[in-house]
Amino acid sequence: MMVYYKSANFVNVGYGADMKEAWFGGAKPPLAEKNSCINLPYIIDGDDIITQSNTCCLYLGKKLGIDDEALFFTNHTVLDQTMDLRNDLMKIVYPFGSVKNKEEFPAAAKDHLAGSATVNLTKLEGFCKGPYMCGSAPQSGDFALFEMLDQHQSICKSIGEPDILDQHPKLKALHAAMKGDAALSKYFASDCYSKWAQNNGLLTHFTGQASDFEYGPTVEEQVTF
Ligand SMILES: N[C@@H](CCC(=O)N[C@@H](CS)C(=O)NCC(=O)O)C(=O)O
Repeated sequence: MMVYYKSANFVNVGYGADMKEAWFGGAKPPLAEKNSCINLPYIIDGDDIITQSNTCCLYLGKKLGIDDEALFFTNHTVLDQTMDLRNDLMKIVYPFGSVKNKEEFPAAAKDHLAGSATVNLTKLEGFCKGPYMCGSAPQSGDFALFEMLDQHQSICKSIGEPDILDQHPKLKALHAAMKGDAALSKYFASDCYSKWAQNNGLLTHFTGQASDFEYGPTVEEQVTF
């Protein structure tokens, strides 16, 4: 999303239903030799191999000229607070915790919306300077947060709950501002935004897609502007 925002040409790789072969048995081992922390997501930029979502956000924020150094710590708080929400969301969208199957997902999602999501979004709402988290321009944290806002909205819709962003007007406005930003129109029209699973399609209870969604093969595409 950040690379689209800056119209920088890049190769977009999304691992699919064949991820056991394509990722774990394919791309991962040689990357792990260069960066032992490697996981998804990652960035290859020349000799730099970057991984961990927040590190990737900060890397692109700096490299693409999105992040303002004067806002570093405020933006970092946004990334961390958003990661707290993401980590709690992961507990219900995958079967590793107490939510064992898709049938149990709606009730667990309702509890999550009333619990962790409300706690974290209330903190972020209070921290939002407007229209973006740190003021007039989006920083890397806004992109990470956007994904969480978008996914929580889509969870509300899928389980018939009112939009959780209605309780957080600044965050709702931030989400709308990003959706309406012409610099992101190509991103929102892309398959990776609208057609790919929001979580690992092999395991998740919630893809954000229709119930007949089929997790496709690994995709590698050159994105040019
Ligand atoms: N804390 C990590 C968590 C990312 C994560 O859970 N990645 C999974 C996505 S399915 C992954 O990389 N799985 C494959 C692997 O571990 O190699 C981050 O923010 O990057």
